Amino acid sequence: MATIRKVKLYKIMGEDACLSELSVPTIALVGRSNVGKSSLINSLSGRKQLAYVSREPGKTRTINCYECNDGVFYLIDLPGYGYASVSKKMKQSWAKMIDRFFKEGSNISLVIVLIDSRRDVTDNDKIMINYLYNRRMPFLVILTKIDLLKKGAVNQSKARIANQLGIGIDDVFVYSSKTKEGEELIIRTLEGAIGAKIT
Ligand SMILES: Nc1nc2c(ncn2[C@@H]2O[C@H](COP(=O)(O)OP(=O)(O)OP(=O)(O)O)[C@@H](O)[C@H]2O)c(=O)[nH]1
Ligand SMILES: [Mg+2]
Repeated sequence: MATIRKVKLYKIMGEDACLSELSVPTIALVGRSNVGKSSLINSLSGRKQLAYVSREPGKTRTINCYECNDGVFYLIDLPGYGYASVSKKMKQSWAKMIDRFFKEGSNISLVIVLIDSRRDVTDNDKIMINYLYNRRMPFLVILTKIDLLKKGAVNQSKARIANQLGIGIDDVFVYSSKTKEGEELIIRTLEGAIGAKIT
């Protein structure tokens, strides 16, 4: 099994995050609330309750940094966007935090944008992809929760979402935190991004 070794919470950062501290290759996860960011971190690290998972959206409200493989790289769980009942002030604070994160985090090797495989792309997803594209940040898209799709629907889902985002189908990966389907390809891609073996 291709599990990331020795993952531990390194730091929880808020608006005052000191991103120059991220001195090794860093992989950041973004996506709407409830899409499965925290679940993906738990699943890839073989830990059930490392990152906090909840049925209620909007649980992760800080930048949670996980140190992996004895400090070879970091995985970062960013707060989810698009949670409707969050106040305007919270949304502004989120946008500020994310903007600073991408501007100052010079060691970001890859941004993973998570999208629910069963849903359509939202405006926020498009804004995020455009933002990353314009800043020339390397990113890939992972469709989550593919265990909830009917057999045979995975490729359709990939084609639909790639089309909605205006990106190539090969830039769209799939994953299930429940069955771990898609894990091997994701791990190999992360290895390419950080330039080191993970498992
Ligand atoms: N069936 C299934 N459920 C999943 C999967 N990944 C996540 N979930 C469920 O989706 C819900 C939200 O998961 P989280 O990992 O907390 O989502 P998040 O993106 O971290 O959400 P925020 O912290 O609110 O931004 C939980 O009930 C998870 O159990 C998956 O691959 N398959
Ligand atoms: Mg979360």
